[in-house]
Amino acid sequence: MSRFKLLCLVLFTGWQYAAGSRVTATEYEYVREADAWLRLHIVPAAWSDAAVHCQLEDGVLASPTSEAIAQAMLKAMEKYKLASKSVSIGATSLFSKGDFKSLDGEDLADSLEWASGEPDNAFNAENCLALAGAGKLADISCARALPYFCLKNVHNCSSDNEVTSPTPGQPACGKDRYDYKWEPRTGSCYKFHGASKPWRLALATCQAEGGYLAIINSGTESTILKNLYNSNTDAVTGADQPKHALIGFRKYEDGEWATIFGETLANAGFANWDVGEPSNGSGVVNEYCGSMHINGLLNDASCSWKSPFICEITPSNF
Ligand SMILES: [Ca+2]
Ligand SMILES: [Ca+2]
Ligand SMILES: [Ca+2]
Repeated sequence: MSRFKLLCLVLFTGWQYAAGSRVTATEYEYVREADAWLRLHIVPAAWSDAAVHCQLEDGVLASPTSEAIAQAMLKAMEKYKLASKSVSIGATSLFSKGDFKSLDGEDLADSLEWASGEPDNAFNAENCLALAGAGKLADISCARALPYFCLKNVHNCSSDNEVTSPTPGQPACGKDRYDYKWEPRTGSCYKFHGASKPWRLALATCQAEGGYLAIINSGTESTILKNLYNSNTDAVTGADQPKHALIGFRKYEDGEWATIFGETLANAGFANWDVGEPSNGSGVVNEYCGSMHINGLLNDASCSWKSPFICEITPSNF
């Protein structure tokens, strides 16, 4: 065999393996019993990347929260020859040690069982879950890249919003279709999300819109976000905690509070905690994620409870 033919064979075989017989992802398929759409991504990704990919599709990294969704997942795994492998699912214990919840805070379907010896939290580092073709669960490292499913509600399946023209003389605020408003006092654009989500999903939502979970860099910006919240209180739905909005800082493993870009709060330009904060939930629940009380001052909040949140886009960044 010539070298050229050998190279072609190697490339072709490798590509076939990586792309799973040329299918990288299925189309969204409707699961009637769950009134939801499900899409299998065959190209593996780590949990956080998978979560963002699904968010970019206006969906969520799927968890088998009902029998119907679990069965639809297992059927697709069988069809695309993943039954002997595993897929990554959205449920995580990243924010509530040992307690696996879907990204919407739901429990998994009762029909699912742990695989033998699981969950073992190997090396104390298994905060994500994999679903095997037989319907058995295992806790795994969130860094492990696996195929995954994205899920959409039927209502947002064709949710491409209208593209609107930017106001002349003002920055375009990135993707105007997401309805960000420019603020000349800081040079940033902001959007208040009233539909409550856990912190990690809020983070991914802002990213999917081309922005980031808002960071307060000055007293002026605190006032701007406070006013933004106060003018949007009617838009808040599904909040587990009243009168605060998630923003872009958190407690890191070393115990320090820093922004999502790794700056300390002082270096970012605003470190004014509200009275009695950070409270760590008075010791009842852990509060490792950052939020802003409705008065514009900082608070530590539960990472798993759902709250409204604020995204920011810096126009010069795109
Ligand atoms: Ca395990
Ligand atoms: Ca900012
Ligand atoms: Ca607190």
